Amino acid sequence: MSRTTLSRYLIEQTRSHDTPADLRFLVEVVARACKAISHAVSKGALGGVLGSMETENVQGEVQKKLDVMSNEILLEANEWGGTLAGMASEEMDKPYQIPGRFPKGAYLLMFDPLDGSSNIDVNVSVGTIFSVLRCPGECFSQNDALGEDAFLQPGTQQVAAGYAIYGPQTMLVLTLGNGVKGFTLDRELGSFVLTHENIRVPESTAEFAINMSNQRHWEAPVKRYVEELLAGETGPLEKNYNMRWIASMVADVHRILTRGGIFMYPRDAREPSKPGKLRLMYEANPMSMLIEQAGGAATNGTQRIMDIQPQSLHERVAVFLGSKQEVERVTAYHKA
Ligand code: P6P
Repeated sequence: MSRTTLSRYLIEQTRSHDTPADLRFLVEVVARACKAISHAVSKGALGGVLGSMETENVQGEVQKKLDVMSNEILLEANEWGGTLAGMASEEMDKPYQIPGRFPKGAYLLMFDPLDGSSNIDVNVSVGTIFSVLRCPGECFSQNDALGEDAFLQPGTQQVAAGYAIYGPQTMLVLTLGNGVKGFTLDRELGSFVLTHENIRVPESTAEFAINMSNQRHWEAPVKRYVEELLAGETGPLEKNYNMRWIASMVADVHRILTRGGIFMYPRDAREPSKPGKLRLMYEANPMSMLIEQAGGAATNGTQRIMDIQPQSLHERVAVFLGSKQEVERVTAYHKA
C-alpha cells in the first residue's frame, strides 16, 4: 500500500477542505526546515553545535548554538516563498521583515525554533513549535515595515499549528483546524510519512507533568490540586497518579497527545509580574490548538488560552493543558 507523505496529505486537504495552496506550500517549507534542524541536532558533538553562545535572547536566556542555527534555518527557508508578510521568533526581539527582493504573502509565521534546548547537551528530545496566522489587511502592503501589532491576534485566529519533535524518531505533528495528524520522518525517503491518522487526547488520565521543585511558589489552587494528585487513591480523586517532567514542552505535550495526561506550568510567586514562564504566541497558542483539536483542553487557570488577546509579542502565560477532565478540575479550583 502506498504511504501518504506530508505532500500528498496537504494536496488532499486542498481538495477536501479547501486548504489554500499558499498555506500548503508554507507548511511544506516549514517541514523541510524542520528536517534540516533534525539533521543538525542529530549530529550532536560530531557537528560542533553543542554548547552555548556568549549571547542571550530577548527572554534573557543564554542561547545555545543550535537555537541560533535553528532560527536561521527557519528564516532562510521561509523568507523567499511569497507566502509570508513576516515572521516572529522566540530568539528575536522584533518581527522579521521579509527582504524587499522577495514577494510578501498573506500569512504570519511564529516559532520557537528549538524548544527545550537546555536538554540538547544531555541528549534529551527537543523540538520546533510553530503557529500560522493570517496577516490582517493593512499589514499586507509590500513596502511598509511589519509592526508587532499584526501578530497580536488570539490563538483562535490560528490557521495552522504544529511541532517537530527531534527524539528517537523525528515527527511532525500538525493541525490545519480539522483534527491532528502525525507524520514520521523516513530518512531514506527524506519525507514525512503519515503514521498517526487521528490523534486524540484521552478525556481522563492518571499522569501529570509539572516541575515539582517550584511547589512552594505556586498559588493555592495549584497546591491543592497537586496535593490531591499525590494523595492518590487515599485522597479525594480516589486513584493513583504517575508523574513525568521532561522539561521539554514538545516532548511532554507529545506524550500527552499520545497517551493522555495534564501538563502544567503555573505562574508562581518568584516573579509576580510574570503570568508564567511559557510564551503565549509561539508555545502556548500552537500547543493549545493541537490539544483542543485532539479533544483536550487548555487554560491559563482561569480562561481558555486561545481566547487571550495578546498585548505583546513575547508575553508569557500560565499553562494547564491536556486531558479535559483534569484541566477542567484544576481550572475550577482557580474559580472556587
Ligand atoms: P523548567 C524549556 O526551556 C521550556 O521553555 C519548556 O520547553 C519546558 O516545558 C519548560 O521550559 C521547562 O522549565 O523550569 O522545568 O526548566
